Amino acid sequence: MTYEETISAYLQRFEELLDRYVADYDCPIDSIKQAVAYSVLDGGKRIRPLLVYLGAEFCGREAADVDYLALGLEMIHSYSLVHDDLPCMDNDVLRRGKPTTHVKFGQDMAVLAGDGLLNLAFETMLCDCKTPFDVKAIKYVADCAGIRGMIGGQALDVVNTVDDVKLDAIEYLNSLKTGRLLKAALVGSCIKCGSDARVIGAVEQYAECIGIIFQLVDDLLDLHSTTDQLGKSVGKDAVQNKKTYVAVAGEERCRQTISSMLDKAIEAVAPYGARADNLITFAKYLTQRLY
Ligand code: GRG
Repeated sequence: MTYEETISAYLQRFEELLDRYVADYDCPIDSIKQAVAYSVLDGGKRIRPLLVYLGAEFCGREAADVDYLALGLEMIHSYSLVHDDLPCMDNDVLRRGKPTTHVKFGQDMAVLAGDGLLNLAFETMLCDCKTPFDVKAIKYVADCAGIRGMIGGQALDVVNTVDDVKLDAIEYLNSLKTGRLLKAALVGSCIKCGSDARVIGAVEQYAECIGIIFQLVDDLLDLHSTTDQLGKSVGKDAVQNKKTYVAVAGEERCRQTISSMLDKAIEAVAPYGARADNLITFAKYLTQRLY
């Protein structure tokens, strides 16, 4: 199968799985079930589930071995978007090309839908928790998504409105807020597949690099794209006086960093030969979102 065929098969598998799961899980209260479904279905690039599947593939395992992990990661990501869009955070009205959850269902229900998705994520991942590797993977995901990871990064972002924010502080913020959940997807998947320390070290380095690429490309797209193209509001960082990497370092340095991070990501997994091919192509695609 070509890279494109592989990715399209993973995406189709994931969408079918998620649709079925969200329709079937037990919830007697229709209002919250609707808000949860609205927040997680029909949209998004599904980058985190793809990383979960690519991690399993890198370890020589099947997609079926990590389906529940892929579901959990997308639920955590979707909850973070719902909460990030709330008026008390970024106050956004558009996400994934449709009204944000609080615009559609009200702030109270959006808070609950986010909370519900976070709990459902762990409930879902625990459905497939049989070995010590499974336990370790879920603990890893919890750490990456929590106060030492994504939530910590969001907390730094909330206070990131002073004028003299330094580049290394922004890099740290990005590594937590955006990078950690991407890392959780790929590294968590490899942990679940029982990889040795050398493999984990390699995918950690790869994941850190693509986390930086992903965020910097996101910064640049925010500058150069329209709301229609991205399906979310653009240009808000400047309005809210949030200091991004590109705002502080400039576009040229931003593009140089993307290019050097791509080299470093490839270098991390290249020693594994053909089994790393799809990870390498995936990293290249992330940089090409710009063009
Ligand atoms: C509220 C706890 C909490 C965390 C929020 C994810 C996040 C942390 C904030 C979103 C704001 C933002 C623009 C982050 C930078 C990059 C990012 C994570 C973009 C959204 O991810 P995509 O592009 O979204 O994968 P889709 O919609 O494709 O799933």
